[in-house]
Amino acid sequence: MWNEAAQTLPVPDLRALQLERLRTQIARVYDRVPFYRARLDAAGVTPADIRSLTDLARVPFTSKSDMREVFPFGLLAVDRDEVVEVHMSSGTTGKPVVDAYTRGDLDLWSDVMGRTLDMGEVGDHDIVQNAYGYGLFTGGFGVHYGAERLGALVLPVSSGNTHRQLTLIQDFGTTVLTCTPSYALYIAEYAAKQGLDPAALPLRVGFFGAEPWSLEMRDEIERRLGIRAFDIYGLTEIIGPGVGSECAQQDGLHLFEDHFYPEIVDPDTGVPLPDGETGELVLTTLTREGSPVLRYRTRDITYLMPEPCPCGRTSRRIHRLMGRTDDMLIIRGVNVFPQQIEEVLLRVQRVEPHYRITVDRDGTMDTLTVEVEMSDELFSDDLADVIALERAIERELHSETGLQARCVLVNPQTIERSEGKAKRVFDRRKVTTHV
Ligand code: DLL
Repeated sequence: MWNEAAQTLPVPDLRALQLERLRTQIARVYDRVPFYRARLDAAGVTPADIRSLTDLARVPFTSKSDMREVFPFGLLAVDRDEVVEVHMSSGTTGKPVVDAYTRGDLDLWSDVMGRTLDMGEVGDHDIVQNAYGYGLFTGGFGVHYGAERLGALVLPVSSGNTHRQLTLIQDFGTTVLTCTPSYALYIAEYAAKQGLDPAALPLRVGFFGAEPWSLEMRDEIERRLGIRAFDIYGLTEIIGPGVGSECAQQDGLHLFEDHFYPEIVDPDTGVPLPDGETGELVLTTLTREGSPVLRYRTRDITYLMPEPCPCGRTSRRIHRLMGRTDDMLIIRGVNVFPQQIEEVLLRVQRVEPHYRITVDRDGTMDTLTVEVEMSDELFSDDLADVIALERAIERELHSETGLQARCVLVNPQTIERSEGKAKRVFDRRKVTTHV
């Protein structure tokens, strides 16, 4: 196991290490980051007040908007000269968030990404085709550093150019594919369209994340590509990928909690919840130098699994991500995460795992339309069959989510494919709402 000592620390030792690191980190940011000092002062908390891990609950949260307000370097805890690399979120919904890395941070990133890829036993014999985007996005570089740390051969192809992806897999005998789950599916589909059997490609394992994906989607990817697909998690605000990953048990994602301390809070009240209860993941970096973060509200919904894992790692796991608080759709008073809809669609035979969810408003009534692509075989069937299947999917969606949705089966290849993070939900109410 990569960095076995760190990953198998007995739980009491892990807690002691976390507390020691937390105290050091809070004292450090109090000294060096005026933003955090002001926040802690306003809450009446001094670094000396943090005597146990539960005292962390006294520290104010940090939100994405806090980070945007101080763009780009307002949360820096080192001299600018010590920063050797920056990455950013895409900033599609406002100003981006910056993550500034020192040499020490890059070393940490390589280690946690080494741990991640080691979950699938990646080593110097492997060829890692890294189809996450290189650039300001954290996916490309994060995977790259981890693969390099393990001594694997990295093909830094970045996302896109699917024909070349396929050619590279064949020419180099790629054994490890890293990209978003939606892109993995697209590559499989593309290979099949070229008359190849995607499962016969040399790929052995894949590490997929950066967007929500259901277990059903995982099964589909594993089956089509003939690989084991690991779920990997991370976010720009904390370090990028490398916050947590599934091990070979594929039952929850181990958090690298010697570096990133997790809490689950009630998303409405912010009150910490016990292990096992579902809520919003809040993360505190314990060892980051450049961009340390205290109690970051990730908006990701999950729960902590404290049970020991047969793999021997002692870190707590999180259940695979269930959605984001800001992705939850409220339709006629019913709450639903897009992933719940995906789960239903992927269980249906004769449709493809390509779909689009549109929420709109008809007068005062919310409407939900789910478009799904037909398989080629269904496409050539009778119209009556198609209509019958639409009604069957609607019934299934109703029984799973309690929602009355309209299902429309659309022609094969008509829903846009994604090379990065897929956009599948379109909420038109937001633009049509009258103020
Ligand atoms: O997506 C970092 C990353 C790159 C993770 C490559 C995994 C692989 P951001 O662009 O800042 O960073 O987006 C972070 O993406 O808060 C989650 O909502 C979502 N996300 C990331 N991994 C998963 C996953 C990268 N495995 C946001 N399952 C996070 C579900 C995920 N959602």
